Amino acid sequence: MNLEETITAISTPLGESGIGIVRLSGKEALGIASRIFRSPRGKGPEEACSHSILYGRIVDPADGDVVDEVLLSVMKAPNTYTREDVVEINCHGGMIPLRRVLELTIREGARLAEPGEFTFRAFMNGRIDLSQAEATADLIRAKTERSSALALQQLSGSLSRKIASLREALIGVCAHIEAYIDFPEEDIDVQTADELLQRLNMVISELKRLSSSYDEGRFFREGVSAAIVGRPNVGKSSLLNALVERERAIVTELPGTTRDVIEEYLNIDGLPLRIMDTAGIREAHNLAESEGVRRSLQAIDGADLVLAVLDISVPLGEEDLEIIERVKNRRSIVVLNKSDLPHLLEEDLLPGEMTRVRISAKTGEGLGSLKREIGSALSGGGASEGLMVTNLRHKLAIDRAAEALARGGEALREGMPSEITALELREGLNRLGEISGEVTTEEILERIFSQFCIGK
Ligand SMILES: Nc1nc2c(ncn2[C@@H]2O[C@H](COP(=O)(O)OP(=O)(O)OP(=O)(O)O)[C@@H](O)[C@H]2O)c(=O)[nH]1
Ligand SMILES: [Mg+2]
Repeated sequence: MNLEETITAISTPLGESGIGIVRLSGKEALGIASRIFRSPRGKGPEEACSHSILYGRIVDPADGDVVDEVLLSVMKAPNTYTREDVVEINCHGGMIPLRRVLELTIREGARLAEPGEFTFRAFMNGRIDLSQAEATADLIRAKTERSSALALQQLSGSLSRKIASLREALIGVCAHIEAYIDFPEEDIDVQTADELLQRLNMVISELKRLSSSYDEGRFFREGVSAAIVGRPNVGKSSLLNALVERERAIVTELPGTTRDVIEEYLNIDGLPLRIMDTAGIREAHNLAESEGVRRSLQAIDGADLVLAVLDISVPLGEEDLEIIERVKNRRSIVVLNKSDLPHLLEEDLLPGEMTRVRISAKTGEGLGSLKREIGSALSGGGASEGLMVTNLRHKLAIDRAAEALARGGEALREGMPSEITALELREGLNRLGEISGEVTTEEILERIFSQFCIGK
């Protein structure tokens, strides 16, 4: 990507809309806009004040044809999205005017932008760091308010600031140790080594906390899955229907009604949840049923959360206990359904450590508590408060940094030569630098920005 060239792109979705925007960025942005824009007052983008809006027409300079009536946003460097001169041409949102305006900008010397190139320039020109650029893509893709709030938090630089402060602490330790490399005759005394180790361990434990927040962060970004399982007729399909508030799955009084996995989407406290109703698990009577049971077991293995449904109106059966046994060491909730009927189930036979919720899929009783339990089972019990890592690339960099620092700490504790400790600490610093993009490779950049849409 040549950063000297002026780039252009349609920045709004293609299709019919009220307005659509062609965006230009680069040294020639104002010049190109001037050549195709006619204002009734004769004021062009070059004379306009920065951050002002001009009214006028886009005219083909070759034949004087009027292409569209537009508003032109003129933003002059450096206070712009890319830190370059930016012009946004607000056209009518049809395909034809947008395409024609885009073509004119190209004919006048702009190049079609690569995916994410505007944001790439913002990064290269130092307006945002890499984690903020990634947050921009997350924000655009966010499917729930919660994931959008997380992306906004990262966009504001909260992760960058945290990583920067950890790097600073590390640089302090590193400088101390590297000083000893220059004076090989001096050993690091025990007290100093202890103190440095303490500082190092603080950084490591903070990195570990960030890394473990990823699991939860991933849930918000990518969504989570929950499987409703249990033996036939306990009310799994009724529960799915009650949760999604419509008759999605077939419910009958006959055991073995559901044969296949049925998926639906739910929003629980901003958490996008894919919920699956499955076939009742029991000794199968025929091929279709045994295939159904196989899929139910597969759904258990693949789900982030299992809702094990029991019928509270009958005593516990062999199959119930087998299912409980299978899921008790997983993230799971025991759902005691049919609470509107007399309770005959022996609750004291259930493992005490498992969360239990009584509901009636029929009357709706207890559904609110069940949703709350689902939310807290998936949020790790409120750990969502602090800063969260939501990006796999960041988590991996954090993990690698923590590993290198742990090795460095080990070397220091064992009294190995300072070079070895310093080498590991530098490795840790570099890994952390990858998050903000202070240390980066073309491959990383390519991978990140190719995921953007054109025009961003
Ligand atoms: N009284 C009462 N009946 C319920 C409740 N939930 C479900 N049922 C009834 O139990 C029967 C079985 O319900 P389903 O939802 O089809 O059960 P399932 O677990 O999906 O059954 P399979 O698909 O066969 O495994 C139906 O007759 C439902 O009306 C409840 O909370 N209270
Ligand atoms: Mg069913």
